[in-house]
Amino acid sequence: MIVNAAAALLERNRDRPDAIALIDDRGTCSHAGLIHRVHSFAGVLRARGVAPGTRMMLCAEDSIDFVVACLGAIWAGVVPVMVNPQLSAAEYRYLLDDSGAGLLLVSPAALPRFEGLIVPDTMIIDDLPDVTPIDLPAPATPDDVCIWQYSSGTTGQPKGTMHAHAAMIAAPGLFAQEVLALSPGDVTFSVSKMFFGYGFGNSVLFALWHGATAILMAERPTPAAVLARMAAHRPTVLYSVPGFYAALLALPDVPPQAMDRLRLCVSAGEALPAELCRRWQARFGVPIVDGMGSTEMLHIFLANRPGEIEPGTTGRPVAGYTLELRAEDGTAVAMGEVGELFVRGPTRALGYWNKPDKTDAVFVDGWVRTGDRFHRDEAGRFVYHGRGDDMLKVNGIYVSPFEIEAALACHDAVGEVAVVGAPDADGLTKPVAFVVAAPGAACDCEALKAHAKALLAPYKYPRRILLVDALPKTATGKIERFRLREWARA
Ligand code: 3SK
Repeated sequence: MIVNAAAALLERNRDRPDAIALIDDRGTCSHAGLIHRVHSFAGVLRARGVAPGTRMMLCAEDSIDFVVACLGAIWAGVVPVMVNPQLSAAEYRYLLDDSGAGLLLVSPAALPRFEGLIVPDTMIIDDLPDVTPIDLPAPATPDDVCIWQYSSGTTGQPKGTMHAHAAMIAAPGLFAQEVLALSPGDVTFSVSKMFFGYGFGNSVLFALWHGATAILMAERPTPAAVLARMAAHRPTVLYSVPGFYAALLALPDVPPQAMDRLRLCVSAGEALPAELCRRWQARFGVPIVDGMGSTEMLHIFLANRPGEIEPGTTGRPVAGYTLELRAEDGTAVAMGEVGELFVRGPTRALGYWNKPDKTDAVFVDGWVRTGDRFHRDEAGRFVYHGRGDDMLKVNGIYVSPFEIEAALACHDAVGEVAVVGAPDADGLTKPVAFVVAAPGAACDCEALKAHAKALLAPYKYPRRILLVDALPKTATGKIERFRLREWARA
């Protein structure tokens, strides 16, 4: 069978040529306009002599041009390698060497970051020549590599994760269909950016496949910038991460028109604290669906469902995926016991580029080993216990940092919180909490300790509480727990 994921996505809206596919800071793009621009970009690549199979590093802020370049490359058989446009020269050095990209497509804003680096053939995204469009997509088999995304991870070097055409075509029919029920009437806004798999699925795969309109924003996502776009374009679906929902909730006022058409919010990247989920629903009257996905699985495979959200849980497997919780010896754990999550399904990546050992460790017998720990409750819902390496053993008993975080998070003075294990004077691991005060609140650490003690088993309370201005996070919004462990030891 011959497929091309860009062709499959564009084909979906051929009978709605005038409907708006994308909105960015400069204007809008209809489906007919998108098809024309994708064909033209493929023509640019052909005219430049870029051969099918070449990897094209795409380093740009979210915009219509980003989508055109990504789909245009796929159309031409070129493989987009999406990278964060906010990295340092040293990080780009690593990514250029690791990926072996033959072409760099970069935005004017990101270009200065490559200064001093030896870069491959470079094109500026704003500055593309007018050429003859290519109307026929490059042939591809379902298992051919279509795109790369870099799996950020919280430790170690980023890994180039290769996704097949088949996975890109399968993804929109899973979470976006069963859980979100996206349709052409939807207007979606992903606060998470498109270089990250979550944002790419949200704004490109899901929106185009289901004929929704995606709002794209180049700017760094501050609450003010996001609310301005929301008030202007009135999305029906909002995708973000827990820290951003907390930041919006901390605002005393939001413009009513920003939320007046919102029907659903999605949270991923980190487990959504139960209290945050409840407070959001109570204040804005819109549910947040918490989901769990990964770069290795392309998008979300475990999620709550609108209408049956159980705050503090990540819900049930998305139809099409199989999930298993396994003990250290590889056997399935019993109901209620904590195990490591393994997942398989049609969006599984092909593996990591040039990292056979890491590929073998994560892509096991058709499954992806996530490193995340869950238990299943009696209703079959999955409850997060952190990464295997986040778990603390306190007084010989496993303690989930998330339980302690949830206890602290429901105190009014707490804006954000993260808990890690750190050795006490005796070298024994104890929980240490890092707290960002809620706006305008004064945090009294002894009062917070007392609050946690009242809610938790005695051995679980945080022995130290440290106030910080902000939690260290990866570019995709995950808390860098390894950094907090260093801070706790300092
Ligand atoms: O949370 C993640 O890490 C993720 C990554 C890629 C796609 C979707 C999600 C939720």
